[in-house]
Amino acid sequence: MAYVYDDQNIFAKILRGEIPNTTVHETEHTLAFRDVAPQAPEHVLIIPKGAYVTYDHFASEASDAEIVDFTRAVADVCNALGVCPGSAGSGYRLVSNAGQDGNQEVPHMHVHVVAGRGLGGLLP
Ligand code: DGP
Repeated sequence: MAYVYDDQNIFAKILRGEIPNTTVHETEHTLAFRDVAPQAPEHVLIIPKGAYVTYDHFASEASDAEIVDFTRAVADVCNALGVCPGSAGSGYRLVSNAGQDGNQEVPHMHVHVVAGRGLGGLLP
């Protein structure tokens, strides 16, 4: 796969502790922290600690342990935010932007968890 990871990206700096963040959840392979420019009352970014550029890069090359850890972390964050419909929460949206057309700003794989208000239709 032709991904080249830029270790100077902002999330790499957050993982190295060079830039502060507001962590909401951390595991062996995954970090979740609040977005610096929240688009909703709840806006958390979940990132793998490994050097992956996009979701497809991560899902193709990460170990099973990393993928399970990440997937469970997403659920743990949603539960911690109290937004899971199965627990009487009012719901959430997961978004993972990739590349130019996806408007990806930070080239380290991440999933946005956005919640706390009605989010409308998926596409603009
Ligand atoms: P995108 O690559 O477009 O999926 O979104 C990147 C997100 O990262 C964007 O919502 C803003 C957020 N962001 C950018 N810089 C920082 C930062 O230094 N700290 C935090 N917590 N979030 C950041």
